[in-house]
Amino acid sequence: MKPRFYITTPIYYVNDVPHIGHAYTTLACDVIARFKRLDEYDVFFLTGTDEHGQKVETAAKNNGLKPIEFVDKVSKNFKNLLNCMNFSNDSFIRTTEEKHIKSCQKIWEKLLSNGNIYLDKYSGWYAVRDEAFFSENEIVDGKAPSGAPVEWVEEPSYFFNLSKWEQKLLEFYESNKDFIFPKSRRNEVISFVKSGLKDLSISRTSFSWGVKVPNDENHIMYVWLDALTNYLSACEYSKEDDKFFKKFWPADIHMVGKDIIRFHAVYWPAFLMAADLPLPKKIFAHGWWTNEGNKISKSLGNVIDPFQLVDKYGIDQIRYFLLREVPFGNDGDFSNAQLVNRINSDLANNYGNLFQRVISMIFKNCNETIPLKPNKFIQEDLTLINSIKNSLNNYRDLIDEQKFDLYLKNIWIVISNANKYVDEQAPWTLKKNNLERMEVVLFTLVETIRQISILLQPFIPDTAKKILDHLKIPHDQRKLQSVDIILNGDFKISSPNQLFPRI
Ligand code: ME8
Repeated sequence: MKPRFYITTPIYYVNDVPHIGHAYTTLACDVIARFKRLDEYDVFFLTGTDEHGQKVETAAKNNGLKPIEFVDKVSKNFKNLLNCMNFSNDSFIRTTEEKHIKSCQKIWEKLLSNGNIYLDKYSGWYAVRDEAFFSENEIVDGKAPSGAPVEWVEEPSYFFNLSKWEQKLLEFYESNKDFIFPKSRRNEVISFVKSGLKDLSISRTSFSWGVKVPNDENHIMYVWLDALTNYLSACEYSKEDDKFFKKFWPADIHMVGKDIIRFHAVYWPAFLMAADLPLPKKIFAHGWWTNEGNKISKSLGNVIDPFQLVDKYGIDQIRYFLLREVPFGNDGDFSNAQLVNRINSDLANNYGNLFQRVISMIFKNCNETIPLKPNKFIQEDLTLINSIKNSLNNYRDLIDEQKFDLYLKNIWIVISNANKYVDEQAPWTLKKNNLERMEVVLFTLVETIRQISILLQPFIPDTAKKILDHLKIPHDQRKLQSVDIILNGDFKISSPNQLFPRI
């Protein structure tokens, strides 16, 4: 049986259109999911939309629509983003779906019957933009730590006994050192928990756009308890038949931005422990893209539109840039100049040019036929051919550690070595005096391009497919393991098309 792998993105608020930050998180998950499929895992890759809460209710009102009409409309924009960026998610969950509502009620009842929920009254600060409660000592200059405005809330509320889980959470972090990534976030979470956890308000009564609390019509669930539960709903937690749930839960990675680490690394594991459910294996909190130094966000109105970017530069170009430019986990500032630079130098001049020159030479000089696999290679050939083959496990580790930039950097070292090899071996000279050797050199290059393109499928799927199609690689030989099968050669190819137009 194949090993299983479950990966999730946050579910995005539908208070406005998607921006590059949303595309970024989902892209990271898409690359991991595609890589794991190549490595023969049975993958479940989930994304979706977070459709309840005060923020969405207000956005609907401002648009003159009923909440359900508004979320139906905006949720579609997030679905369109999937096509636009070529994302390969297996499922898309919406929190207004029946199966999600049932899951929320199921986990609520479990928490209640386990004695972890009690009724009281909440009085304190609430930031609608963050959909989060804050205590007096967290307020900075009259605002939430994120800078979001806060309002004073006083209402009856159900509470989750979060304080009871403080010690258990600390023990869990201690014995699961890889639970929170990167390390800096882990330290931040641990010190937050050590500073003392207060019980958490988990229901609201002052508005109605949410999942109803079972047996108490006056309350709706706090939007974060509702939202986090999506990870269970999507794998059929509410179904009687729990085969699918048992197969995929717990998740292998919840990928999130650093803005929502507390909800995922503190509240979520506490809810799960309290409901006797297994905990996810890893929470990875990546950094923020900024625009001219400012956080990009719907609420601040300085968004970078992924649809426009893809339209202007191409899908694979944007996918490559976002993951190559900034070490995953760090913040990055978006710059058009850098984007153009990466496209021209890495994609057009290095990878594109390698493909173009090698295939053109074969087309012109080898009777449009990839040379037959040679019997004898010299050391220079073998060094190139083996450079990817011999480090497959290294590439696996880089994906498991979410080091996308290093993965790409390593591949681009091979690409640049291949370009150097072309210059050094000078097949155009061999054409005049040693045809046999010319064929070995061109074979070595095509074989290297084949391996590189197999490894690049998760990142730039369209281009990798174009190349593998051009090389007539059968679909069942595009897996990670297939890197080891050396080409046989001796088949016709067509003349190459340009892969990446220079900008
Ligand atoms: O927080 N740079 O939804 P949300 C990088 N519904 N990533 C960014 C970003 C930026 N500038 N801006 C947003 C919510 N993101 C909740 C989640 S999960 C159970 C509920 C990404 O629409 C990043 O992943 O505000 C961030 O965590 C997420 O979008 C927030 O999306």
